[in-house]
Amino acid sequence: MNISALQKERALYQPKLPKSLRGTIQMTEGAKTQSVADQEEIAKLFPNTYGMPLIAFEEGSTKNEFAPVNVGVILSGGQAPGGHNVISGIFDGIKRIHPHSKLFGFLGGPGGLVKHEYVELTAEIVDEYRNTGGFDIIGSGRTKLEEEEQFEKALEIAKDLSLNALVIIGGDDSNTNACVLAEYYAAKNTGVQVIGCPKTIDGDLKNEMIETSFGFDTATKVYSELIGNIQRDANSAKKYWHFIKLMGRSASHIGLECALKTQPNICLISEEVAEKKETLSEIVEYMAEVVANRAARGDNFGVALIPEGLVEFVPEMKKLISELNDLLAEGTKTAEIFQNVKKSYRLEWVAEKISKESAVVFKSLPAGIATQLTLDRDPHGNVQVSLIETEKLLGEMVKTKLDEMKLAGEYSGKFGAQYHFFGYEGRCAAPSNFDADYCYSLGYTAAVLVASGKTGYMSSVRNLTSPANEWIAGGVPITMMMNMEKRHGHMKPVIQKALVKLDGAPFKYFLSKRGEWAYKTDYVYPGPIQYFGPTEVCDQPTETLKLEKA
Ligand code: FBP
Repeated sequence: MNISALQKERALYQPKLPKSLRGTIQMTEGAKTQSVADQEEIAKLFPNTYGMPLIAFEEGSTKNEFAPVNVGVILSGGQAPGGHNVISGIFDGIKRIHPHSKLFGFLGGPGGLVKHEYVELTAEIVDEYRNTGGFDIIGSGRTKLEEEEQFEKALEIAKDLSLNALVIIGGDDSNTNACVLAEYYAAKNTGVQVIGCPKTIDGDLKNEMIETSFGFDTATKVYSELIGNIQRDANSAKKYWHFIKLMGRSASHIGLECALKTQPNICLISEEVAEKKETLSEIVEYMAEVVANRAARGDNFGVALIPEGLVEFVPEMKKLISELNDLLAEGTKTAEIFQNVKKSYRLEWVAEKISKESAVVFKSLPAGIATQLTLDRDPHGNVQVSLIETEKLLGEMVKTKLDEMKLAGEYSGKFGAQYHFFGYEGRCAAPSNFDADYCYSLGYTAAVLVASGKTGYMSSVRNLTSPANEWIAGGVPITMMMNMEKRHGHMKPVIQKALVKLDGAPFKYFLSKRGEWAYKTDYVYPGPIQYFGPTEVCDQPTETLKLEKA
């Protein structure tokens, strides 16, 4: 493989481990646990894995004697920086436990487990991927492990390879499924353990025991570098407003973290929009007001951050989308008629067929976006919200609003917009030192959980705002993070998704500053991730984590 000089140096980086994992390890068990809600139902659904104690690994004095273990690893869902380090952490962990241990990687995500597609991960392969971004060592996929038939197929290969355990590296859904699988295998006495690892750039897999998901740190550092560069461009040319949509699915953690790092003029937070039940026109009015205020000071430029999932949080848009889903669902009479309606008349036709309130919203949208809502649908027939160009939608609506304000003599500036969407740019970046260390520690912890015979646990590394030396490694029963939620019309046990808390320290800090950031040009330019240099430059966790832990 051809590699750059930086990659060569980076390959030599030795990720830091908590002190407790470096020598002989002693396991301590805490009190029994409970799920965050719906305890009775969840206990009933997970009779073998509910209520297990929290586990902490500490420095021990007696040398551990472990038998070799065979482990299968799966990368599930969207890429997140540091996945390769989780794998190298598992690899080093199981090899240190016993040199005859083996690691198998299932190819292309959970699908590889079901289809029995795998590769043995040898030292030669693992060494090539240490401290690199991406999931390309074995690939990832979004197949959901939910059906008994899949569990049985997976068991076949687990038996063939004499696997002691599967480690599933994924987000909230994948870890929920890991827990269901752990319960299924425990109930059948198969001897196959299942351990989860918290992954997602979205930052929405976190709770009392999981301080952050891996990848969030690096991805937000990459986006913040880009936002900073754009802010500097905006402040140099002084002629554009930049509307930047940021990945993160439903939660706005990414937008909030980037705002805390870069101090843009506007950052919308979906959770706040939902809480205040804001309408699209209220959001647009707020944005236009910021633009106009800056223009009054002679600043016809600025930067606005927009979370990817925003439209789903605007109640009227949610209603509109749901009505459009019903109206245009594949196989329905109305969908068939729609296909035969003349293209130039389609928007009017749709507006006549939906509720009066939704028609008002629909007609207020720029034609391009309205058309998009009637066309792009996922395999289940739903509007693909992530494909909606929210940044353009808002930019165009702000322009229309400013034109109205101009006519009313309330605004006399100039408005030019540029649009960006940052997501894929950050998902496979080389992990920051924080993510390199955190991921390696998560993988290593998973290896120790396997060697200790545990199942239904998520690997947990805490105390993350302290130096890595002082991090606390252990395991958290996945059932502890669960509650019952409606999914596809049925109540299911799932890991609670962590949205931005409006009473949490990161949002409160943002709230105390955003008025000032709106009119001032007080941008911060974070610059690129630094891998070598002083610790205050290279090893800092996210602002979100620092504020949450302060
Ligand atoms: P995960 O939740 O699987 O980690 O994926 C996160 C994410 O990056 C979201 O931010 C984004 O909406 C989505 O994946 C995009 O998915 P895809 O890679 O399938 O386009």
